[in-house]
This record gives sequence, structure tokens and C-alpha cells, in this order.
Amino acid sequence: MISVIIPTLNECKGIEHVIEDFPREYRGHDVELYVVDGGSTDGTQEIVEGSRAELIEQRLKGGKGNGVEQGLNEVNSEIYVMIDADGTYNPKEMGKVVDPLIDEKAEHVIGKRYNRSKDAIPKLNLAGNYLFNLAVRISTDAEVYDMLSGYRAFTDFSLRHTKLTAPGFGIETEMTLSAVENKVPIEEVNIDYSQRKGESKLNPVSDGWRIMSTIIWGVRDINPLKFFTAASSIFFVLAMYPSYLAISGYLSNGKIVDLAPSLIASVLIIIGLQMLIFGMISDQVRRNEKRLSQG
Ligand SMILES: Nc1nc2c(ncn2[C@@H]2O[C@H](COP(=O)(O)OP(=O)(O)OP(=O)(O)O)[C@@H](O)[C@H]2O)c(=O)[nH]1
Ligand SMILES: [Mg+2]
Repeated sequence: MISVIIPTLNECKGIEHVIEDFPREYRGHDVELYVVDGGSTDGTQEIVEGSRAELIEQRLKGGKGNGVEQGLNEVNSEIYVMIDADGTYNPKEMGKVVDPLIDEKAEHVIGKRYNRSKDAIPKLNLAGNYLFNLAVRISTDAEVYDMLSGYRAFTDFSLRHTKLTAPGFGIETEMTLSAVENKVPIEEVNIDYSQRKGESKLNPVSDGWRIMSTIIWGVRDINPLKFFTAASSIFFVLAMYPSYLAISGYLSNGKIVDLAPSLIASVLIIIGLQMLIFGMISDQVRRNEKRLSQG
């Protein structure tokens, strides 16, 4: 069985086609559709009720993440597919995200938005997307290039290793980082991405901020040493200029004339050193935990 979870909030312009374009059967697996609706008022629910998809009404109205979490809790399946309802992803490409699971090559597949129609992703979102993926690649060694993609497929095994807490758009980050942390095999496959139908629900600033915090805390748990080393280097870099002012002032006057640069440099260096020590301690704690859990 393949169960497709489709989160919606006022997507009357896109939902019908998304539902219609999914196959009913794929490589011997029945395909079931579940639309989790976050409280649409534009007729989305009526469209879903008149279709082959089952409507699930979202109880916790915190955002997409709450909706997907509820859908995944209420549906039992071997393979799950997640797709947006705004017409950006192509249901006819489901095979691309599902094949590596059926062929047992991966447990979690991310549809990488490769063939994009012009302006389908706004420039600000594109830049944020690039930086977020880069940060995760550097700090975790995971080969992910589009971890925020809303088109993905995963096995029941992968779901059991996924921690879902983000109420909104942090959900894709949590899914990816959970897979990385638990060494669940991930694969990225190239997919198409079109201009959305209807209004966007994503706020690049507030949602971008939430996604960034999800990444920071997730990476801290996966690789604390790298995380705290990176954080401490930021403080060491910030300390460079005041240190230069303090040292050059002392060398040219033979004494400390202005206390401010020395003070600022010292505080920044102390914070940087503390971060480094935090990293070493957290790394040791993590190693001990691992050793204990391995018996
Ligand atoms: N169930 C549920 N779905 C939601 C909620 N908010 C957004 N969605 C759906 O989540 C999917 C992704 O939202 P989008 O607004 O397309 O966000 P995005 O794809 O990151 O941004 P765009 O570039 O504007 O498409 C869409 O199908 C939305 O309808 C919510 O609170 N509850
Ligand atoms: Mg979208």
C-alpha cells in the first residue's frame, strides 16, 4: 500500500488536479490519498469530499507540520508519500520518489526540485534554501541539496525514526535531520517544479527563521562538536578587530589607553572558548550515550 498525505489550506485552485493525477495503482501497490485540511474556507473541503481522496480535518491548527503529523498518525501504511496541494509538484512523477523505496535502495526519498519553471521559487527563498542545505551538508556530511522539498516518500521504517514536533514549515527539516541522525538511507531524485496555483502560505522571514532554528537545534544534536566549533569560530572572528585595536594601541602607547577594545575582545574570546568546551563535553556525552546504547 502507498498512502499519499496531502496537506491543504485553501487550495481550491490546485487540489482537484493533484488528486486526479495520482495513479490508483503503482507497481502492484494500491495508492490511497488522504487530504489533511487545516481549515479551508474556499471550497477545498467540498472538492475533496467529491473525490476519491479521504478528507482528514486537522485538529491542531498550528500549520502544515501539525497537519502532516496528524495524517501520518492516522494512516497505517508501508510507504508514505507527501505532496503539496498547490500544483507545484507533479503526481504523475510519483514513481520517481517511490521507486528507490520499492527497489530497496533507500528508506527516505526527497524530490529535488530540478526542472523548475521560471520564477517558481522566489529568489529570496532560493537563496535561503541554498544556504540551509549547505549548512546541513557541512555540519552533518549528509548529501542533501533540497531538504525542504515538499515532495518526498518514505517507508514505515523511516517514519518510526522520525521525530515530528514542528507545527509548521519546519516539518521537512525535521524529517531530513531525523533520517540523517538515525542513519536512515536517504536518496534525492530530480523532479519537476511548477509555479504554484493560488496564494502562498509561506512567510519567507518568519518561516525562514523557524526553519533556521530547527536546523540549528537539529544539527546540535547530530554533531555537537562541529556545531559548537562553528559557533565558537564566529566569536573568534568577531574578536579579531577589537583584538587588533587593543594590541596596536598597547604597542604604540606602551600602555592601555582605551579599555573598550580589550574588554570586548576578551568577552568574545571567552564566549568562543566556552562554546568550544561545550562542544567537547557534548561530544563526549554523546559518545558515552552511544557506547551505553550499544551495550
Ligand atoms: N493541513 C495544512 N496544510 C497547510 C497549512 N499551511 C499550509 N498548508 C499546505 O502546505 C502546502 C505547502 O504550503 P505552501 O504555501 O505551498 O508553501 P511552500 O510550498 O513552501 O511555498 P510556495 O512557494 O508559496 O508554494 C500547501 O499544500 C498548503 O496548502 C496548514 O496550516 N494546515
Ligand atoms: Mg507550495
